[in-house]
Amino acid sequence: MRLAFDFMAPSLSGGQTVEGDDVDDDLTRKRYRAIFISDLHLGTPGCQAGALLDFIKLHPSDFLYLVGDIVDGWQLRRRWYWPQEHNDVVQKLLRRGRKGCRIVYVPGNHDEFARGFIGHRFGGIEVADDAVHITADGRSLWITHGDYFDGVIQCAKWLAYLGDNLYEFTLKLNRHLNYCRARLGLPYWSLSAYLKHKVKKALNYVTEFELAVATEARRRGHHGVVCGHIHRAEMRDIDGTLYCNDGDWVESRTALVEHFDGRLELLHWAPLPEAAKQGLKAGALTA
Ligand SMILES: [Mn+2]
Repeated sequence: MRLAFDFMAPSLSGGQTVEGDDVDDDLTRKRYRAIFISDLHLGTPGCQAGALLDFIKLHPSDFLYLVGDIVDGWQLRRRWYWPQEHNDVVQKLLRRGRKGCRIVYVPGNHDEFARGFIGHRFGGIEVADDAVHITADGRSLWITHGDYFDGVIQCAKWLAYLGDNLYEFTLKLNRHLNYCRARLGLPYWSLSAYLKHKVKKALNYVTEFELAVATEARRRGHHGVVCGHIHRAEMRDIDGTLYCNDGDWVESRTALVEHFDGRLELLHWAPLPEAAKQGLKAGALTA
């Protein structure tokens, strides 16, 4: 449990903080009623923490759901990796919580250590095994990470760990590939997303997962479900139940947002150009 307190300690000790780059009062940003993000995998080199930080800064909300695999305990246990940017993300989230945003943290399989804190609150963040969000237009959404529906993980944990290693390798390969592509002036292209798209499509894994999650949401009497876990952003109707997957911040940089009229939308975040970043730092972004 050391892990949890390590990253939560700064918020519990510090009261008032004055940050020059805090743009929480900037009226030019777009506010949503609710934001759902998952699979950040903080603590791994694959996490696109910089882009995530920009996204969070530009989009405040009344509700924020952290739908699992926020911190990657599996990877951290193997090798400690915690750069400043990852700290910044945690600090930013905790500050949002202090400022009145209702934050619910639903742990996933990579941050299952946090399941030991279900029912507790840390600096304004509630930890829950699952949650229910009622949209502005009265729809009830069940929120779960999704790993409970993952047959592989349920049946053989060691197989999942093995898969995790392979996945890490693909991400590494992907980083090198894109480093080369960037030098050649080519745009970013996700190898692992491509491979997984091909492989999992073939195995029908995604479809079965989506169906299982949507069926359980219906059985529980909800209009829809929000989950993550499979790193595949999606929003579609499955036999009358709305299936939403908010994607991830390792490959695709996606989030599910609820507008103030209850409309749901999947956002694909494109990294900000350097000039806009400087503006964001100065709190003077107008876009
Ligand atoms: Mn997961």
